[in-house]
Amino acid sequence: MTFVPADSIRASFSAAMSEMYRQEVPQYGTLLKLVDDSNSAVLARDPALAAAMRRTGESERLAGERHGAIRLGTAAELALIRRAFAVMGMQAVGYYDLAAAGVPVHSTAFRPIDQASLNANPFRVFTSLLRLELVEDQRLRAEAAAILDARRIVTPRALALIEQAERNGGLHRAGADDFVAELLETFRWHAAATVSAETYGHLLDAHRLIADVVSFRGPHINHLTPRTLDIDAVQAAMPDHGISPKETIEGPPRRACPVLLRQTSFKALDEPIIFPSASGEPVPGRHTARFGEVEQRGVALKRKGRALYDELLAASRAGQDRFDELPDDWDVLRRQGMAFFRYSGSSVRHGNVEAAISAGDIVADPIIYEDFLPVSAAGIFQSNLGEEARGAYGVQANQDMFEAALGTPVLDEFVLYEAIEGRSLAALTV
Ligand code: OOG
Ligand code: NI
Repeated sequence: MTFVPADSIRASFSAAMSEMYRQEVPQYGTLLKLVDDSNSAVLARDPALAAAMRRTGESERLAGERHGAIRLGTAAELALIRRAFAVMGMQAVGYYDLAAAGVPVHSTAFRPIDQASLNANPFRVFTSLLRLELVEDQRLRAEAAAILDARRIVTPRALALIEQAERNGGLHRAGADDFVAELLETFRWHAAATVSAETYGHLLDAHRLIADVVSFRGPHINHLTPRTLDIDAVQAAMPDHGISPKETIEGPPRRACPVLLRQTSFKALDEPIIFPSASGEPVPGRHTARFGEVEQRGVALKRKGRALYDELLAASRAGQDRFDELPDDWDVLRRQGMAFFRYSGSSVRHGNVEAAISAGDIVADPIIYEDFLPVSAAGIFQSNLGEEARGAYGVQANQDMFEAALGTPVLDEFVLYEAIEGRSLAALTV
């Protein structure tokens, strides 16, 4: 019997998560419909984009393309989730420091890394680890740590299947199906808090995010994000569908040639929860944790282009609008070494790639950005935690500590894009 490919376990898992979240958060279903309709409209009015997406294999992945986000409590949880995601061919890419933006977490994105796997299903999970060391109140910190240490976020059956996949190098059909069903339990919403209303109150006072991570059985998925080809249109249409988005779209402004990532979110639910109490009588309460988000992805920038983007973003935050300094033309972005492209075709008649591109025998298609942006992520956190949830943390990024918890270094996104671009060049008929 052969193993089920990791790509196909990931695709099943992504679809199962989407179905679960649609049932949990009805507005997510509304958003999916809105995004689907708008994507069809964009592809119908822009045949060149439709052709390019067919060429790169993105057309097939678009409809099911999602990212999600979870927040973990301990180093052991992060290491365990890394092993669970590895069964589905997802690896930790990038390090994002959110403490700088006043959120006591640092993060990575688990995602597939090679082109074929990304095209099969690009499901990614923005995964944050709580930095309890940033909680000032020592007693509360110790109490939170004890609560987190006592919980088990993965079912015994899921753990056995992770171990089996590691031992044997994969899972057979029945095991893979079981794994998807069991892992879903880790990310399901549980309305019953595991802490008393009083403890919840203390955690909330320390930081809303700490209450969200510590008070429940596990890391409920807090949003799933579909990919739109026109985020401005979706943002504008949201209110007509009973959804009110945050005021501004994170990331670069609208351009003819989209770069990196633009995102907008909306607060989804103020949910009833129940707290256990000493008398045995559950105490009712409320919690806001889950929200909705939509994103538009553009070309992955090379280090040079990214440095320029970061500079322009910093300028815009200081009130200057200089985004037009980043060229808005595919050919210029490519020639100036600002962005990554994937090449296909033949230069046999020309002898060199540039001449073949000019003659149309080689096509250079933008390589889509598969990662996240720290400043945007901070904006998304803040929009759903509330502005008041901006702590002042003196400490800075601590990638070493994150990687020690993870049990492995995170991968460098630039190296991954370079490999995709390089392989496409190597495969040209020259
Ligand atoms: C994650 C927020 C960041 C994104 O897409 O940048 C994020 C969270 O709220 O847990 O989802
Ligand atoms: Ni997100």
